[in-house]
Order: sequence, then C-alpha cells, then structure tokens
Amino acid sequence: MAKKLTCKSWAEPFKVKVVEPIKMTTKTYREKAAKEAGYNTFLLKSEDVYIDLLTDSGTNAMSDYQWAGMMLGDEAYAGSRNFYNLWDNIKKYYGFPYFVPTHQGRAAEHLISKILIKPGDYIPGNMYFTTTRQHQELAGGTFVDVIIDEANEPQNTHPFKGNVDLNKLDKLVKEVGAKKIPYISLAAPVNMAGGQPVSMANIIELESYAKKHGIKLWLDATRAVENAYFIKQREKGYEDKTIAQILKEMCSHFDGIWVSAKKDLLVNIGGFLATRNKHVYEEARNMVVVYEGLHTYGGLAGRDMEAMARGIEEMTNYDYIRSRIGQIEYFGKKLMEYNIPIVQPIGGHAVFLDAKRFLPHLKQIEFPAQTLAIEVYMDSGVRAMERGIVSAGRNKVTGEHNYPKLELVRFTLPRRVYTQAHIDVTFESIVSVYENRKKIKGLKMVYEPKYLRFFQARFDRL
Ligand code: PM9
Repeated sequence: MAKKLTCKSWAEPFKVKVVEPIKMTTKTYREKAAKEAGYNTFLLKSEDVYIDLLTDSGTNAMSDYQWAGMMLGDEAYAGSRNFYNLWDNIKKYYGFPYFVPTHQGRAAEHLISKILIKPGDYIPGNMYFTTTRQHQELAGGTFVDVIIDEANEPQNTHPFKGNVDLNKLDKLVKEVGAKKIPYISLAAPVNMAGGQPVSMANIIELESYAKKHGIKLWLDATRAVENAYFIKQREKGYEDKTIAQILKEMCSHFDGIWVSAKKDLLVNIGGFLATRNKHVYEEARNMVVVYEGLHTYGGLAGRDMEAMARGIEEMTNYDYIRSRIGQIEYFGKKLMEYNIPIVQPIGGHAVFLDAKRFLPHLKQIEFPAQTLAIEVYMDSGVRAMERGIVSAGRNKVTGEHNYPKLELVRFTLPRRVYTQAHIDVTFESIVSVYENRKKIKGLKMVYEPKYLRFFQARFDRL
C-alpha cells in the first residue's frame, strides 16, 4: 500500500544564485592536517575543511538585496549615509534611540565593560560567554553565573534553560551589595548552554528586580532573533505576535544591548552597542574613536553598515527564521534517532554533542570535546568547535582549570549556506565516529596562550 502523507515539510524561502566550491579530501590528508593544526579545529586551514560548522559567526550568505546595498557604500570618513540607514533600522527594530557601531561584537563588549565596570565589581549573568567574560575580567570585574540549574543538565528539556535563577541573583546582591553590581549581563539565547532561550516572563521579572535594586540590565542581543522565535513557539501569549514585535518587546526591558552583527544580521562583519541611556551613549561615542574609528563607522566600511541595515530587515522574516531553526531541528532529531547524546532541547544556532556521554571513558582533563571535534574532522572533513574545559579557561585568581559541567562539541549552522544533504553527510560522520568511540583516546595540551586559549591552544594525542 502506498505510504500516506502525515505532515507537510518546510523549505527555505530563497534559492541559490552563486556557488562556492568546497574541497573533498582523504582521511590520510585530514589526519596530517589535524596534526599540523595541533588537533585544534580553529587552527585548520579553511580550504582543508569540507563542511564548515565551526561557527555561525560572519559565515552567513548575504542576499542579493544586501549585495546590492554593498554597491551603495558611502565610504566618507565622517557622516556616511549608510551609518544613518543602519541607525534608522536599529531604532525601528531594536527600539533604542542611541547607537555606536563597532567592528564586531567583542569590540562592543570592550566598550561597555570599560564604561560600566570598576575594579572589584561583580557581574551576574546567565552562564559565561568566552569573549564577554574576558572583557569583564580585563575591566576588573568578576563574572558570577546565576543561570538556572537545568542549564547544566544536557538531557533536561526545560523550554527556557537560559533563564536566570532570581534566588541565585538575590544571594549575590545580599553578599556583595547592589553598589558592587554595575549591571546584569543577560544573553538571550545562551550560547554556551546549547543555544537555550530566555523567556519573556524571566526578562520581566529581572527588570523589576534590577529596578528595585538600582542595577542596570544589559542584553547580549547577538542572536536575539532566535530567542524571539523560541518565545513565539513556547511562551503563552506570544503565538500570534510577529518576530519583530517580540524582538522589540524583549529589548524594551533593557538599558542597552551589545550585538555581534555577524550572527542574526546575516553579514560577514560588524557589531554595535545601542542604548536608551544618554550618558552611556556619550561615553561609548567618545571611546569608540580611541579603539575603533570615528563614531559614524566604528571600524567598519560604509558598505558593511549598509549590509547590516538590510540584514536587520531580513532577519525577522518568519519563514526565514523558521527554516534556519528548522534545519538545526532536522539535524538534531536525526542524531536522536541514533541515540547520539546531544543537548536538549535542540538549540537555535547549533546542535551540541554531549562529549561526556559520547566518550565516557575519557577524563575531563583529557579534553573529550576537543578530542571529539577533531575525530569528526578526521573522519569526514566536517569542522566543529569545542565548548568545554578548553573554552572555560582558568580561574583568574587560582590559575586552575575551570571544570565546566558541560563538555560539548558545537556543530553550528551558518545562515543560508548549507543544504539538507550537507546535514545528512555530517550526521552520518557523527554516527560512524560514535560506532567506533571506544577506540578513541584523549589529548594533552602542549601550548596554552594567555587569553581565550581555545582559539590557539595546541594538543598532542595521548
Ligand atoms: N561568538 C561563536 O562562534 C564567535 C567567536 S567565539 C568562539 O559563537 C555572543 C553570544 C557570541 C559572540 C561570538 C560574541 C562576540 C558575543 N556574544 O565574535 O566578537 O556568540 O563578533 O562577538 C562566536 P564577535
């Protein structure tokens, strides 16, 4: 009997106009490349990678509308028209009156950390992010994790694992005093927890808590559109709102945001800081000329700002974001069919393998996630990223390794770049590594840089 249709599929609301060839290599070639790269996927040459799921940062495919905008770049040193186009769209979509462009997200993190943090301050947040915490520490602050416990449990299917635990926050406020807390650093969604969202209810609760204690509330809105999508899917009362309405409502609860435009905004470079606080704006507008460039370009070309302005218009399109997150869901569900241990619920920008359950015979100090990432590369040429003990770095006081509860490998989907067939090839490679997992040995670190070690550390096989 013929099979009956039980549900209808979605498809991407775009088609391919330009293609970029990618190289297929042999296993022997990849083993040599991995060794030369010190078994760190960040140190591989991109041309030696077949399917590049290292990051969704700056790896997006721009639309013809964005490329057309690139030709309208006004490269004046001061007062570029593209700066004003971008400003208009930041006001319209994020709802903040003031903004300062930066060359990427961490430059905005640098500015806001320098402006708000005094040495000895504490910055509570919903799980650390590598570059965010680094800038908070360099400004003399100490990051304190106040995320809910469920975020550290890969199999827990809580719909908003990015939420802040108000009791943990209150405990910190009581311990150190609100005066030592310049702002709450919220990320929505939470990258290191597996792309897990924060609910609007939690944001509203946080806002009222912060106001009551005279603490500012800032948002890392780098992937806020993905968070808005999950709110629409999972939170009562938001089903009928548009992604643009939810994004604006989210932002309305914050003093300001910093953004790496290389994600949601569908571009290859860019970042910004936006706020409703005139004093912070004036400080940032002045400081940006020291570190980035004039306040009307912040280290970017006029054409880059135009691409960002146009990316903002495309990022909240429902069919687009549904297909982006749908692609990741497709990937995650395939892995789950084969009992591959992944973080659940499936996140907004990536599928995260749980390396502790994938390679239970390895100790955390044998770098299971780093090992797994390079094993998958050697198997198929698919590149992923470690998000475990290497990324967590060292305790800034004791110098000991931080041992995070989550030891993950992130397979991140660039926006509008790969097809379902690329996902199938990736999934098959992960399954074949899983079938041979018992033979896999760990790594030892043989070179460790001082800052953000995961980018440049080198390893040897045990
Ligand atoms: N995220 C990522 O791959 C790129 C480099 S770090 C491995 O996930 C958040 C939530 C990010 C982020 C970068 C930045 C910094 C801030 N917040 O990379 O400097 O995910 O533009 O942004 C990366 P930039």
